[in-house]
Amino acid sequence: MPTRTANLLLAAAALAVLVGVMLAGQWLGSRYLSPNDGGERVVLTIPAGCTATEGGCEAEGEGVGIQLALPAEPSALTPFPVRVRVRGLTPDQVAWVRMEFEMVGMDMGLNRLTLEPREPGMWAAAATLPVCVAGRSDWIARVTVRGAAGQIYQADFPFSTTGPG
Ligand SMILES: [Cu+2]
Repeated sequence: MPTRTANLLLAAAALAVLVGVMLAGQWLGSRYLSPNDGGERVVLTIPAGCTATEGGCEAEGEGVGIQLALPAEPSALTPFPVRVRVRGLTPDQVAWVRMEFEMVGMDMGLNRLTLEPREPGMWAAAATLPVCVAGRSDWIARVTVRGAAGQIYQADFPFSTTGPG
């Protein structure tokens, strides 16, 4: 093989490797680094009168349903079980199910958890809420489900704690 052709081939191979590394970097970046996890975010609709503490409540949108069930009387500082059921995506199509607790207009710190799969289509975890320094009891449970294709489904369920905090 003439040296010139060999050099050209070598240069082409080096270029292909470079492009491959760049594409992989871009893919990794979009997958792990971008602020909203790189996916399209779909905010599901919470039905009127939805109460996650009374047997559960399902939010819905774009063919996906997220049902959250909380105990009847969740209170601060005492761990309680949370259960999420996902409809419209097979278990294989769900990359993860997470949850965070917030209050409207008040920074309550980071209260985030990742739920574990318990049975097909159902994820669960134990949650513990901090006591609100302002004595409020109106919480929002934000459930996010990441589909395997990258989209994020979000549902914000309002609920109240009982007892102190
Ligand atoms: Cu608060």
